Amino acid sequence: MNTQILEATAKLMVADGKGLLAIDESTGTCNKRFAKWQIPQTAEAHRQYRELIVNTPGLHESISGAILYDETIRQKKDDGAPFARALAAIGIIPGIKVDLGAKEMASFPGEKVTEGLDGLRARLTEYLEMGARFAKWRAVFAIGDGIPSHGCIEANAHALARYAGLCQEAGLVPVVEPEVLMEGDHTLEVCSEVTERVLRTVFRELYSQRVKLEGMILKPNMVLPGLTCPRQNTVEEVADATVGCLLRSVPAAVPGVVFLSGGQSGELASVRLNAMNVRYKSRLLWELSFSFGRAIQEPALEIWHGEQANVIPAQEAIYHRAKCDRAAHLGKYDGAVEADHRESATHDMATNAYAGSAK
Ligand code: 5MM
Repeated sequence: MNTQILEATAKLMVADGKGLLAIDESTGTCNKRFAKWQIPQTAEAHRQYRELIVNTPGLHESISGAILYDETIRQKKDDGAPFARALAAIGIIPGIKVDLGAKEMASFPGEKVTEGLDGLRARLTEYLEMGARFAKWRAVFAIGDGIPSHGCIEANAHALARYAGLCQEAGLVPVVEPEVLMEGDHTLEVCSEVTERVLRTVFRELYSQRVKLEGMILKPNMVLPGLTCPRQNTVEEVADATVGCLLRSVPAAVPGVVFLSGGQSGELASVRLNAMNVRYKSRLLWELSFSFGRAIQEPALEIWHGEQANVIPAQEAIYHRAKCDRAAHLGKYDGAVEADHRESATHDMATNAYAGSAK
């Protein structure tokens, strides 16, 4: 294990206000998102959509790394470049989702355990050869009557730590993603208590499996009230609860914490991330950034609709949201920035496209 490379890669993933772009939807999830907009649910349509995203001019200004799915890392762009190589060529670190999904957990009704450890060592070697430099594994925790249980948290935390250890052995930075889901009517306080319990267990297991904290990234949920909770908290309350929870449970040796968006709108995810960085900047122990999927992609997917004629406006939407999220990581996002970015997106994209063609 070359710990210096792992540490340098992990730092780069959260440097300069940048964050990660999650485009690692598995086939089922991608098809579900495409079905909503009557987009054909084929491997070729997935490929075209991922090509649209990766070809967004100027994407590297805000995005340090992109998480791919197994299907995508084996596909090529129209120009014949494999996706991982195309990303590296524009200064974006290629990453890969390596879990095989959250499955029903035996004897734990309503709970899931993420699978994929069997054969993982060989898969990681293959992904490294394809150009991946980091990997991602997601565990999910639902909040409900008596859940998440101790057994579910322990099993998922152990799997996350075993995955992280194998990644570091292979030379890939593990992105460790324990997600407490937003579904339910629980309060912000309950989400905070569950998230803290999960994170403390995950870091205990990472320590037990000898994972180098300096060479990993944490991808947690923000601390939020459940989607159907009657009291929806203010941006400031969410920022305070989230950062407080992280300060109590995430060691300072971790270089970066990158949030998942979990179904929040793009603007809300930016506003909340920004509030955390504004209110706590001097007290944060790690970079506080983003690894958004839906919060960056959703407006673009709606615009694209599977039509070639909509590629440029869809890319403008991706560029815009990514730029807003970088501003939020830097604590420089506000309504005016959102509007300014919207107006300047076309101009910036045109400038980037010109710079690209002039090379
Ligand atoms: C929680 O989902 C991750 C972050 O995306 P959002 O910002 O949209 O919440 C995401 O990376 C997720 O793990 C992938 O999309 C893969 O999900 P599936 O369910 O297809 O394995």
